[in-house]
Amino acid sequence: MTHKPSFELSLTRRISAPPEFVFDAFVAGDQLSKWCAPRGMTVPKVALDARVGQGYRLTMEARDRSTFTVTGEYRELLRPTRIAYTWQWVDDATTALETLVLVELRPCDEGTELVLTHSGFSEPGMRDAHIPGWNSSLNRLVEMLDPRGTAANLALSGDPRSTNTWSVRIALAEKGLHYEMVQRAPHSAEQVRLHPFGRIPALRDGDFILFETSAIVRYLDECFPEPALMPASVRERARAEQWVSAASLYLYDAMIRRYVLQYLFPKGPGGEPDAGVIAAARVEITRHLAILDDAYGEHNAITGETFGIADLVLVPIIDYLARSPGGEELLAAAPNVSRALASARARPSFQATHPSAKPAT
Ligand SMILES: N[C@@H](CCC(=O)N[C@@H](CS)C(=O)NCC(=O)O)C(=O)O
Repeated sequence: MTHKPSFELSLTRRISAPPEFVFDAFVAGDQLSKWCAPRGMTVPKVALDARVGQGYRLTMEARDRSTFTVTGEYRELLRPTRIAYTWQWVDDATTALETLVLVELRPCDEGTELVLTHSGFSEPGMRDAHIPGWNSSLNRLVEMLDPRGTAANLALSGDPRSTNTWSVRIALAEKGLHYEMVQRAPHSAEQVRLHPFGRIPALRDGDFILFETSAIVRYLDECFPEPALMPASVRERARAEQWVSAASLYLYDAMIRRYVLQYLFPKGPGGEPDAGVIAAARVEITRHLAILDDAYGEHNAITGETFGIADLVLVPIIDYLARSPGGEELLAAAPNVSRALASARARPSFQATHPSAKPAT
């Protein structure tokens, strides 16, 4: 007997709501219609009979009015710990395979840990095509159940033109999270209330306030695990940490503070950029780019295959450098860095968060 290959995806969320509430959000039609479609889509129709052996039918509608209907049968309903139901797209013959969704709910400190496993895909591409939709839908579920907590109350205080603010915005965009962008200048009285050192950015999540870009990105990554921005293995995580630290200490100092900002806010004689500072910075930047070029090698992510925390800290710095006078020339000597930058520039998260074409700090 031959077994057909089967592929699955698994997503986790921690939600500030009791397991009973989360369970009900999966089996009550009026609740499903509020979250069970990726952001930007609505659920105009849902009909269900939440009993084992009975089924559901749910239609999602995109902005262009195209609709996608999914149907299935309940296989397990154990309130408040476990729900299993089949999942079958109605309209599209290529994806009409019957797959299985398993929802496991466990109490945890925050409320509920939800693990959703969608299995039975006949090929990895089909499985991967479901990941962004589930990610976005589960983020909406978290927001619906926890309106005063993590998801709905995220606010980022800073300036979209700052590289550090930009890094956090890339992380938020990668995860498809809703947040309020609060425009704040460094050292403004309002910013100092969130960030005692006056720097930008700072994140507010309900009553929880956090500063330091790396800490913020790690926090988001733990609260909203997909797509993961921290590598899975101990060594790759340490490597990512290494680059985050090198980027914020050495690269930021040479590339942004002593080069990009010299052009944006010239402090040299006659209101020109200080030629001595620029020349010294260029020597150091050339050395830094050679180190980075080596580290990237043939990859577009600095720790290997997957775009993550180190990349979203590095890329805004390199992008600003590339757009400054003489920047392209410096980058020409680092082809791997240039290729990695081009690859990052193609990401929707980068494009959606790019500061205006007119650079400032
Ligand atoms: N280590 C901080 C650095 C934050 C930082 O320096 N931000 C810059 C803008 S990109 C800033 O606030 N500059 C104002 C200053 O240097 O006083 C982080 O990782 O968030």
